[in-house]
Amino acid sequence: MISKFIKAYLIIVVATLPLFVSASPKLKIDSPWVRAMPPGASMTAGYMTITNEGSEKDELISISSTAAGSVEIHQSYIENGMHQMKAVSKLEIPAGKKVNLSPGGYHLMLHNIKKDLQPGKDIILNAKFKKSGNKKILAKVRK
Ligand SMILES: [Cu+2]
Repeated sequence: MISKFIKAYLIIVVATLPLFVSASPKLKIDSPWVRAMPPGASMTAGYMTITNEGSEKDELISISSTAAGSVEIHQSYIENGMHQMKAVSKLEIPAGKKVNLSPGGYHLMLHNIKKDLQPGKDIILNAKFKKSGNKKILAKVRK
């Protein structure tokens, strides 16, 4: 027979369990790649799909790479029939949603490329998320 004390304890444990399984983002990164560039090129673009399987939103707040001097988060748009792009300070990854960084949309802009980006090679992207912290991403170089 369970004593009253243990019974009360168990009720408290069960009742507080949801507090420990608190809301949080859970990110999954698929198909990261950067566009291959001819030798001498100074910049290129990077793409990936970020899925948030968690119950809280997250934000991509910065990104860097050992293969580039700097990396910006860019948004493509069309203005007066011209393709334009601008840097954004962060990219929101809503809970339960998928955010595509793809040609013509959001993308990463790698400036001052430090080495030739030939197809088949990998480069490392260090992404920093507001809630999920740092994530190291291995991106394939593709045509
Ligand atoms: Cu761009």
